[in-house]
Amino acid sequence: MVSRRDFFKGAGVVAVGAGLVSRVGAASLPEAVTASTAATQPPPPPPNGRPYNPVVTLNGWSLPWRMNNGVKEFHLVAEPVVRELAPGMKANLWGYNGQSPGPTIEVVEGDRVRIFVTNRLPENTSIHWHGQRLPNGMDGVVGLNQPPIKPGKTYVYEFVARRPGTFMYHPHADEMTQMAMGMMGFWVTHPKDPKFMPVDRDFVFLLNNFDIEPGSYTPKVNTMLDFNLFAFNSRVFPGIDPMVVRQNDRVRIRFGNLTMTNHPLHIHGHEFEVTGTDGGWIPPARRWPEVAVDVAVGQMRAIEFIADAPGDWAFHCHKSHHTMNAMGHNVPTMIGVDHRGIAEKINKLVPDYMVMGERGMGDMGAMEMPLPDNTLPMMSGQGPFGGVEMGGMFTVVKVRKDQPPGDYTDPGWYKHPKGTVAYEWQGDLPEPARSRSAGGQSMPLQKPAPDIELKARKPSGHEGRH
Ligand SMILES: [Cu+2]
Repeated sequence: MVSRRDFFKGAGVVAVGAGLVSRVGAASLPEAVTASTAATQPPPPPPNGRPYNPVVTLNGWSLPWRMNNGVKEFHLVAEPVVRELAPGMKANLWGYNGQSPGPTIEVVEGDRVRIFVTNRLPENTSIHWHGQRLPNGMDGVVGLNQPPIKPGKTYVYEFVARRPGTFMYHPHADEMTQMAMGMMGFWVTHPKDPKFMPVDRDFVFLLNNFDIEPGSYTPKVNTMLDFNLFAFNSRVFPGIDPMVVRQNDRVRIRFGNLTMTNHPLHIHGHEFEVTGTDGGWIPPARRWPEVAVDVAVGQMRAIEFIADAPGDWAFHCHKSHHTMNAMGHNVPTMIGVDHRGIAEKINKLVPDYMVMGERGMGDMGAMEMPLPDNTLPMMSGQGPFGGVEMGGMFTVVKVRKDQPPGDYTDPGWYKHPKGTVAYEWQGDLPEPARSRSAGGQSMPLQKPAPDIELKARKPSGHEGRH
């Protein structure tokens, strides 16, 4: 038996792969491996058990296991963590094993799985294994299926991963608080047959949201709808890693939505098919091509496409407020309002006053505005042509002809072949003919309605005014 102190000595060690030989391997509990970085860590092939093709967790990692008499044993520790949302902003979150979201759990159809869950939070917790077929008492709903895991206690969940597919895990105790604080993780049950629906690259991430006041570190947990940071795996652009693929790879991207609203996820330059949902895989005859798919709250989707078009292709939520970082939303629209002169006058009274958005909001990214500490600009990220003017749920699929198989390192920006980039017109700019001829007469102006004189009679009997 190891002491509690020895047991947690591993905290802070970066996990480098599955199946680490544990220092406490002989003990009754598997080691709780911890990640200290938000960088994407592609896992190596499984060291034991049935073979599978590992997934790549965007800005995350997969949890190593210990094989114990044919049972795959994992150890999750629910605990406060500090997560870098993007360079320049950290958040005090709750998560698992050093990060939010927790590590991805990867098993194979038919595996018997034992998960130790230690609670190092200041309140009760539990874990619900979202989407799994399992004994009712393993389903994790506090009060309904099990007593709460009290602070300092460890519970054991055990079941056979019966259905292959895409799953999530999250608390089912004080859910509003614990999910608003970032407690969630991905789970993939690989098919027994490694040749079933094979892909070359398989990316996974969760959609999550936070409400963190500019200048502060801790999410507001009572927010119902008006979150101000929309994230892939608790990262916001430009903090989200690109999805790097080799040209003509078959690519799968799986996502699960644990925010409080739906997200239409959209890819540029390719069409995909939804090949899997929460409930399982979709037969080819029942799929159709799309370039955007809406993911409702609590749902998961797996999309697949052939990455045949080289380039740097945007991949993002199509709700434009979700591709911006923290901002106030109760700002009036100033497009077309001429501020000239007014700003100067106000500046005499309020020296820091700034006029916002009279030519749209695109200047906001470059604006020399003093930001509070620990706050990201609303839109940021530098591309090869300047500011990308995005934040939040935005990243890039980088398709490269010469990317080696299995290599996920960032190849840098795409080098466009000559003559394939939009360019500025340098010729004359005559008035478009349409503005005079077309359309102008097809909708004849209506005569204004004749004035109607209203008369009101005062009680005194005098003629009223109209
Ligand atoms: Cu969205």
